[in-house]
Amino acid sequence: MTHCCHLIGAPVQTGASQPGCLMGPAAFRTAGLPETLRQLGWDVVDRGNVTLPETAAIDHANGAVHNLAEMVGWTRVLSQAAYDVMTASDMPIFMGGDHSMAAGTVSGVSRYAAEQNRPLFVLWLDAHPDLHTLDSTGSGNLHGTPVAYFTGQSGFDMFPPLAAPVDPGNICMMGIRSVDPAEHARIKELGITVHDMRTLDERGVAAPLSEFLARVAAANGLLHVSLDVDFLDPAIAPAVGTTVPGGATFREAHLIMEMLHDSGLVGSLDLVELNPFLDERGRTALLMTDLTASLFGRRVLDRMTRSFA
Ligand code: NNH
Ligand code: MN
Ligand code: MN
Ligand code: MN
Repeated sequence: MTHCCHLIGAPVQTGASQPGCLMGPAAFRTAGLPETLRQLGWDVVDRGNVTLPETAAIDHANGAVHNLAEMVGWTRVLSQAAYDVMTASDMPIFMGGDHSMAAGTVSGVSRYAAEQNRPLFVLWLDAHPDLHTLDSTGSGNLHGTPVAYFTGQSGFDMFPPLAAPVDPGNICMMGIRSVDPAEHARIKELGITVHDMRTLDERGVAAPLSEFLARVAAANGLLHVSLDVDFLDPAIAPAVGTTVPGGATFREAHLIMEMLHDSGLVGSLDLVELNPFLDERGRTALLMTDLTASLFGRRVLDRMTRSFA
């Protein structure tokens, strides 16, 4: 049976520190994401881009916070779009867009998982934990806040109410290497599993990921993967506004995607923070597309066969 993948564009850039992520969905299409998945045997339906309805500004006591109304609006429309597409698709891809969009995608997916009576697990591949609340963010860049929202932390009253908050114990973060003090405290308090770059240096990616996947499988869980471009080392993925040195290598990232494919547990994927304005001849968009191909079943051996054919 052919499997079906829906693509949804989320041209969100109001959560980031600089403009450009608006062009992310177009860059993924230009990099050939739909055709790449079709070549792997998937039925691909591109639903186009979600649009933001009119918003009226919302003030916040934390004066650093900006574009709050936009994030609230995107969360509302993306949560509904994510919930809807989960009922139609085997593995939808949300093409961002900055990471503030995950407030919408993850909350919509978690609503769907709850209705299926399956616990939602989240694999967060990022240099950053994105665990600020509206009160604790110092930069006010709201792409630093989605995990706090979808786990049900306080202070998000102006946002859509969560149908099903994600259990912080079901979140695994990998690649983390830039954590603000308030986020550090929250990681401990909430009991989120964090495999920072030091851990990946020491243990590699396979052992920590296998442990997490075994937990997802044992719970009959549904797994959402949120892949931030800055998870990758800036030397191979320059097209992001918040590069942090010392990120995942090409093979570490591909191995994660290959293992995720083999697990059969992934139900949905975010591709976030691609800023095509900062790219070099499309290399970051192409790498993110290649990583997605590994998650959707491309194998090293298939590539070898093709190159010798
Ligand atoms: N923690 C920083 C902040 O809140 C950086 C967040 N930036 C990201 N997150 N790119 O993935 O501003
Ligand atoms: Mn992020
Ligand atoms: Mn990041
Ligand atoms: Mn941070």
